[in-house]
Amino acid sequence: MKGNETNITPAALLAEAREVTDSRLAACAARLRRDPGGTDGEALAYALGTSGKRVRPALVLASYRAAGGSASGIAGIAAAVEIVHTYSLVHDDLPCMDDDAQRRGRPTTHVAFDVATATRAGFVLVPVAVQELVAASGELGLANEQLGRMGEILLEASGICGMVGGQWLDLEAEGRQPTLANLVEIHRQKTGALITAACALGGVAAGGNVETVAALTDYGREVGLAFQIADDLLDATATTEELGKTAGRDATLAKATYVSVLGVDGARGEAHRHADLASAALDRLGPAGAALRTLAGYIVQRRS
Ligand code: GRG
Repeated sequence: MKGNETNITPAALLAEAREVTDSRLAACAARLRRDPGGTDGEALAYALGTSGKRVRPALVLASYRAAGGSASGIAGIAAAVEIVHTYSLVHDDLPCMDDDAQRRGRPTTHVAFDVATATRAGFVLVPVAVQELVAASGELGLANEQLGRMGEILLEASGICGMVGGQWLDLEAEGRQPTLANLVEIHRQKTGALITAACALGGVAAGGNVETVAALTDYGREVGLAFQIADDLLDATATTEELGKTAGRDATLAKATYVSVLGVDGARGEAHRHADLASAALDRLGPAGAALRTLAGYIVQRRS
């Protein structure tokens, strides 16, 4: 497997994450085209067949290696996280949520199919992600205890105390003027929880000890928040072409964002501050944390 070296660039890591994750996503899509097949199968394959940046898979890979792992089966854990992320995008774009017509440079799933089909496809992706996690755990030869812990991490991060709960708070905050503390809570749950899980999963899959998994989790918490602040900034400052999704959507929906609360410069400062905190958590891992450190830099400087 590539990327064991500590001086790998974010671009190389993301490219590797894309290569190894996308082949798993394609296999999943091919299975779903057969069963359930029909329009639902097509919609599932459409949702999975996209060109996301693969940041979460890259975090799984880099965390796994930082904790001493080296097997190629980790790609299945990365794919499981990306499938949960993909479901969240399909549902996030629905008319009852952020109501967007474009995602990853293409029509959103409910526009390409219809709302009922996209809603069903999103729900179907959750058990598909769990199946992927279980299969990868088998491939990696992990103990039942590790698989149990990984299931707990992924599902907790996806649930009411994580992504779903954060999205709920986010929708409730539309049109209101939140405090910074409200925003931190929303962003940590809505986006940060799954990113934190990606890092922790890599550590658990590698059989990392309690201290290593804790350092990766602390890194994930800070980099997850930095990621969403950067997303707020990009929504306000980048173009639809750069983003592959509708720019300026947050302002249109009167969303609670770091930019609306702190302004562009204030938000940028907070993004960098949290990326620095993420890097500080990596000090506990020594040189093994180098790839994650460069990813934290990429996360706050990215242009899409
Ligand atoms: C039932 C209330 C309820 C919620 C369902 C829809 C949902 C769960 C959660 C939404 C979570 C969400 C979409 C958070 C935003 C995360 C985010 C910043 C997405 C963009 O991630 P990128 O930039 O996208 O990594 P790509 O396309 O590159 O993968």
